[in-house]
This record gives sequence, structure tokens and C-alpha cells, in this order.
Amino acid sequence: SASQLYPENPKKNILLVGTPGTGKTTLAKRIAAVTSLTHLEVGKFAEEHNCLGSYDEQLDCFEIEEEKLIPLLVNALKPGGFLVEYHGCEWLASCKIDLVLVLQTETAPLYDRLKARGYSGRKLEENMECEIMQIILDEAYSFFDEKLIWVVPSNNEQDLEENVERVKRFLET
Ligand code: DAT
Repeated sequence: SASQLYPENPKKNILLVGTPGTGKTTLAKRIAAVTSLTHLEVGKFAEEHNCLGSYDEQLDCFEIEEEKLIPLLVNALKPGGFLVEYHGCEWLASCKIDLVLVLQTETAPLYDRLKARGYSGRKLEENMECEIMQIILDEAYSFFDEKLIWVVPSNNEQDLEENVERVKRFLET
């Protein structure tokens, strides 16, 4: 296990996942401000490590060369101490991950947030469907031990504060 390979370093990694708009970046910034965790956004990491492929017009984003990215992530996360943010968790399945926090947002606030972000048409529908169908949660359960997974609400300011506290308590254990 990772802890046997790095007995001198028991630092934890936390993976923050959720449908776009559920509040990952907002929560990650709050957590990074009050803990020693370093925020690692997988999309940015992929870009910085030249793992972006061609632009996908349909999905309105760059393809990511996952064969190149995954081993880089595995290596980067070995020491622990990261708050890893991404919408999905499949690529993180072989990484040292000590907690998977799945953010969930109710339909009405999520719709408002995505609208405010300028999403419309198919992109808006697909993201709403992703949340309603619990795609990210299912993915978490298929790639990580259920004991590592915490499903938490992310609807309002109170949820945000409680999620920061949850993470602080987890890091203290
Ligand atoms: P994500 O990184 O998952 O795409 P975000 O952090 O960018 O989401 O948040 C999307 C929008 O929702 C942004 O305008 C901030 C707002 N938001 C995030 N978390 C919230 C919360 N717990 N309560 C109210 N608004 C929140």
C-alpha cells in the first residue's frame, strides 16, 4: 500500500468530485485556506503537464490524454497532502486517495448556478441529467471502497461551512 511505500509520510489526499456547478472549486478554495492541503485541479494539472489533446466541439472542452495523465497523477499524489478536484474519479482510481467527497446539489439551485455560468441547451441538460442520475456518485462507488466515500449536500452557505468542518475533522483523525 502507499503507506508502506512511504512510511515516513502519512499525509492524506482528499478527492472532491461532483457534477459541474455543485461547488467543488468553491469548497476546495475554502479548505485550502484553512488546512495544509494543496489544491490540485485535475484539468489544470493536465494542461500544465501537456496532457491536453484536441478540442472537442461537441463537448466544448479539450480531450485529455489519460494514458499520459494517469501515471503523472499517481506519482504526484504519492506524498499525500492534496485536495484533488475533478468532476469524475475514474482517473484517480489507482492514486493514493484517503477520502472521496461527493458533492450533491438539488435540482433548483444547480439549474440556477449553471444558467448563471452561461450554460444552455444540450450542455445545461446534460449536466442536470448527470446530477439527477447520480452519475458521479455511481462512478465513485464503482472505483473506490464505499468506506472511503462521503456523500455531502452542497446547496447553500451552511452546507459549505459544514463541509469545511467535515474535512478538518477528517484530517485530525
Ligand atoms: P464546480 O467547481 O463544482 O463547478 P463552483 O465551485 O464553481 O462549482 O460553484 C458554482 C457556483 O455555485 C458558483 O457561483 C458558486 C456557487 N456555489 C458553490 N457552492 C455553493 C454553496 N454551497 N452554496 C451556494 N452557492 C454555492
